[in-house]
Amino acid sequence: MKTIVSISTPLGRGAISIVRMSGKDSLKIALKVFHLKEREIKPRYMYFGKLEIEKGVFEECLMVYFKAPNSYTGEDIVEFQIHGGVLLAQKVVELCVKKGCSLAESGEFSKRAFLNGKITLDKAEAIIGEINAESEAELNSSLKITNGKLAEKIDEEQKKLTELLAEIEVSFDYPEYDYEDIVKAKVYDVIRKIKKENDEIIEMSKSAVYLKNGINVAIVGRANVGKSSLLNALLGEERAIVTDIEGTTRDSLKESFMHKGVKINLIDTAGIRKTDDVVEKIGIEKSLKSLKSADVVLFVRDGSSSETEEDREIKQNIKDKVVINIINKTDKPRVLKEKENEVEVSAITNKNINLLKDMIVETIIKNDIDANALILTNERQLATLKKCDEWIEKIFKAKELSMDVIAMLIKNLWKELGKITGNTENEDIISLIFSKFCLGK
Ligand SMILES: Nc1nc2c(ncn2[C@@H]2O[C@H](COP(=O)(O)OP(=O)(O)OP(=O)(O)O)[C@@H](O)[C@H]2O)c(=O)[nH]1
Ligand SMILES: [Mg+2]
Repeated sequence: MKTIVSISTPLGRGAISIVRMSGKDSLKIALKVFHLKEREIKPRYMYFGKLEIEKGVFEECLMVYFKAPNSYTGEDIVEFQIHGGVLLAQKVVELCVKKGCSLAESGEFSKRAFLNGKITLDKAEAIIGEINAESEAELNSSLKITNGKLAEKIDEEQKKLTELLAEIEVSFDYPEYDYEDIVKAKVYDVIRKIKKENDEIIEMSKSAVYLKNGINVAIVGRANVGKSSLLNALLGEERAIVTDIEGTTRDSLKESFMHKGVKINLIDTAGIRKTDDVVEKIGIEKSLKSLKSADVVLFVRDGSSSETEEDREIKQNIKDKVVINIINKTDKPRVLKEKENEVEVSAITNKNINLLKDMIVETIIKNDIDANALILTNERQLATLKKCDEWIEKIFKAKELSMDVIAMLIKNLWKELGKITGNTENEDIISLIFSKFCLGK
């Protein structure tokens, strides 16, 4: 049975994370990545040492070894206790995978415990139930903290908007003071700040979701440009069938790999072309479907031949997606006209394959996740925050319009923000504050 690895602590919180391996090669693999003084590892002792996370970058951590059958799964287990943070933990997982581990499926540790007679089936079920309940509870409690902090932030933003509205109102009352310009400048200053804060929350939240689920990457292009070859090059193994016959790939193929601590889910698709073959047609429909769910599209073209109608059609199909333009077969003389924003690769010589991996991750994950960052995993809140962005956009567009239009838009933004925390009813607060605000009094 394969040696498996996974992060055993919940995502995005806590001072430490635990990465756990189970299987007969656990210790062997651990000793390949973990540098320590001791020669002999005794079971159930904690060892201090270093993991080489990247070339020359070390992470000090603790390691403990449980010898089969005296372990949770009944197999050899090694656990690393490392500092908190998802990225770091995922990098450690990646290290273990590089040295021969497979990524564990969910519940696989308990499944093995059951298979090895360590626990009964009903206990296994109970444990899985408990884990789910626990992580849900944990998730909820961490959300509560996040929500508390979020509510504070939203309240603050609403307060700032209320003050703006009050000042606008004052400027109406005293037109002779030439107030409007000053107030307008202030309005846009505040709105810009709110936009920045909200964008940060949205960006972080998106990154968190990608860290959890991985990035979906669809490889598309016309037949024979080397999509399957590119998939193999990215995976570092001959996974997909490659031939010089057009229409080799008929069914979508999914494979994942880790890069920089992020899971990348690749989908190789059938080359898009006109065909009478029924099976291939279904494959092409599937290609178009997987396009929809892709976070990033790798649009592959053959650099050694000229552009075709199909290339242009595909380009049209993906114009709303996040696209990385790939020119493959650059080991051969270039025929295709050069354009900006292209990555020249060769699936045969592996040219720029690592660069491409970096690009996939960097295109999607803009920020390292800080455990203390405000992260929204609640879809409704995230959607509302995006709505707020639309109001902000409208306020920016209204810059040249009169102050009462701007004030109306600000009120709408205020209300939209309130939907996140439920603070929308107290609209009369606004009037209350207005009544208190009076220039010179
Ligand atoms: N010289 C060169 N040949 C390549 C490169 N990449 C792929 N090929 C060749 O191009 C042909 C098609 O490759 P595939 O990977 O099967 O192409 P595909 O886009 O998956 O094709 P379909 O599945 O039919 O849509 C094969 O003969 C590959 O060996 C490359 O970078 N350089
Ligand atoms: Mg193919």
